[in-house]
Amino acid sequence: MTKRTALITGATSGIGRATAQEFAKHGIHLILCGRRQDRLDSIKNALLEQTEVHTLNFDVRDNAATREAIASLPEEFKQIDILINNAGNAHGMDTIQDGDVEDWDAMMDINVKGVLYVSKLVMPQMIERESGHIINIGSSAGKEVYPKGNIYCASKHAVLAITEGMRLDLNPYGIKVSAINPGLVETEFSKVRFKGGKQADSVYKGYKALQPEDVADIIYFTISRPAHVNIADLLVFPTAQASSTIVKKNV
Ligand code: NDP
Ligand code: 8X3
Repeated sequence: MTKRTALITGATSGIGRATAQEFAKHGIHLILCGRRQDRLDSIKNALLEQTEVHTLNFDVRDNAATREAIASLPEEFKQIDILINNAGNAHGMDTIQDGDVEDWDAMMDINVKGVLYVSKLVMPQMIERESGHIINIGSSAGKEVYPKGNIYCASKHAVLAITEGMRLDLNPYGIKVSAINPGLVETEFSKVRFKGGKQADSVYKGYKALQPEDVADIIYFTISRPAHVNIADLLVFPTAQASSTIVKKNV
């Protein structure tokens, strides 16, 4: 099989970075995206021995910047076979009546509109070739609303609805569309959610949370199924987790 190229958003940390590392092991060419150029550079340098890597620095909230970034791809990276819509995060955790409007905007703009902006630019070439695979990283929060999760959960419910819509609309072109929905994964997610505050320290304590590599492994499994197999929607928890609110802790 000729080498495939994957574009991964949010590749500077957590699930996105681990997915880049996993894909590199299999020689998949990589377009790594994020806003922290120092990280993009160091991840690229670490993976160059295994595969071809190109980096794109843009904010997924900015449609014009996203368009410019994708248009700037050099010829050898222009054909994108796999799109991993992973960039995203939670901002704050409050009751809806106490929620911060800026946090709401950030979550909707990054988690929902970011997926749309990037996909809109990548889908036409997949449609033209009648092949491709889009994986949207949802969340258990896209299946279940938990207390004070309101808008983050809404953004991930939207990701799931968008994934289902994409699967319907892209079905005539043979394009695979998958949602991978993890529960608690130990990444920088909680540091971002709690804005570096102490609350972040306790989120992954007292049990074994999923590690980013666990999710990356599942993402690679998903993109390596035979042509006639599409994993449409996958929910994965750490063993200690039974739902968004029930986690067995050894305390
Ligand atoms: P991290 O905070 O470790 O990584 C988030 C990534 O998203 C970073 O690479 C960051 O890059 C990128 N990103 C954030 N905002 C933007 C933006 N505006 N423009 C471009 N890139 C951006 O978190 P995770 O790895 O945990 O999160 C990855 C995905 O997984 C998210 O969609 C999250 O909602 C989802 N998820 C996470 C779970 C968890 O428990 N950790 C569970 C379920 C789903 P940079 O800052 O360099 O731009
Ligand atoms: C991240 C998982 O439970 O912190 O999507 O919302 S959770």
